[in-house]
Amino acid sequence: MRHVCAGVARHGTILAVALLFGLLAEATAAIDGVTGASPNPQFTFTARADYLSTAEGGSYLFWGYALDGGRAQYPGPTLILNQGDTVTITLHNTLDEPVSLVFPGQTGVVATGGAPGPLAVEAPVGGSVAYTFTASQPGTYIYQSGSHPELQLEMGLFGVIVVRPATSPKQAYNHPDTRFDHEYLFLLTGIDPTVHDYVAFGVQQLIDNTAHRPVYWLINGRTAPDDLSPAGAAWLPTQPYNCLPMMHPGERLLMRVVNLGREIHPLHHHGNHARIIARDGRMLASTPGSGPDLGTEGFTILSIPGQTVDAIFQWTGKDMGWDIYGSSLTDPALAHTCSSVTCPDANNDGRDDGTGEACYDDTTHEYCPDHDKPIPVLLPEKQDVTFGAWWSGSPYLGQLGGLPPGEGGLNPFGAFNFMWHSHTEKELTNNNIFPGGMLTILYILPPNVPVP
Ligand SMILES: [Cu+2]
Repeated sequence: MRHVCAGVARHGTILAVALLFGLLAEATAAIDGVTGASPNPQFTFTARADYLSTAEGGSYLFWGYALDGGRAQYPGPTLILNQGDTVTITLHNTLDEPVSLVFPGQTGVVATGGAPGPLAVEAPVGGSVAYTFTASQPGTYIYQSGSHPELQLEMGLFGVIVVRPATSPKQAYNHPDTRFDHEYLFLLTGIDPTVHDYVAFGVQQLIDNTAHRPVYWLINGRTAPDDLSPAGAAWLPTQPYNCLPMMHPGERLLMRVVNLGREIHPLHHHGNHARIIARDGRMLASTPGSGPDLGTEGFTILSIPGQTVDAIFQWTGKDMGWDIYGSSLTDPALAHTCSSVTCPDANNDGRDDGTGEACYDDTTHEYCPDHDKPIPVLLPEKQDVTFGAWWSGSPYLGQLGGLPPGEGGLNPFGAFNFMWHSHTEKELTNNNIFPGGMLTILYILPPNVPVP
């Protein structure tokens, strides 16, 4: 079930170059956002102009929604709601043209005040409008400006809404098959700097939408490697969100994938397949109560403009064909308690052929039939290897090995790291400078290292 893509050699280059940036991958919360006071959360947005940064040193004017009189942010505040919440958002407009908010997938949307526009009731220049809606269904949603969208979406007037199901905050939907241990947002957008420069210079009339050509690709509002930096980093004051997925073997990671650009992005998650359980905030279910039984597995999520996709990613080490902890492990926190367990699994379904019990160690989640199995290839000598910032020096989870000075600085835990990225390879650049763009790193952490 694992996929190895042809770009793996290039990935090595990315890792090595990223080290030069002096990154320190710090732990942050899973999905950052604002919750408000359920069941009647109230938010105040102000549409205003500010500047965002790109990782190669660019700086561009953008328009964003600011929360409570703060600075505009790209993307707008992620709203984390509970199913059934009745939400009120008051929007003030400081821009030179009308702005608005639309809420696809939400029910009972009512606008108070403002002025009618072609697509939505708007906050006029210098004016305000209030919107109320009910978050009746759980799932992953967008909000965006419904005014002059061909410009205002490019400029940054959009955001994400997460609605938690009534049954459990650790499920994506009201069915236990959508449960997760960790969740991460992957909001995919692009930036065509020509548009932003024309707006900055007051020559909007020069914008040619038939010549739209992004040269930046962002996850959660940042180009790589900025997306690996901490959320709320002081040097990115208008781009508060990061993207650094982490999990333990055997856990379930919910990917909330959202596309608010104009291009399709094939989000390729190395390490294993993921199961798509929902699109556009609706579970892929055949009948009520059946759960995501119409879900499909794949190694790339084709993310379409305006669409949201929810997927469950799992990684256990099964099918690696070797003991991921190594047979010489001495750390008691990673003790091999299934060393005396036999778990015949001829049909490779992860369960004992006789008893049907799962073949995984309770603590380490080791796949017991692989216990003590050696790595089935000859590992290269160190002088034949190009190192990267994420290589711990050991092929075993939770162990560190000898490394040349300066190497391995982004993996002090002995984690297994997988690059997750757009498989449109040009999107791994920042204004034509490689590496950058739409990429991040998944950390598979050993069981004795907590996921923040
Ligand atoms: Cu790849």
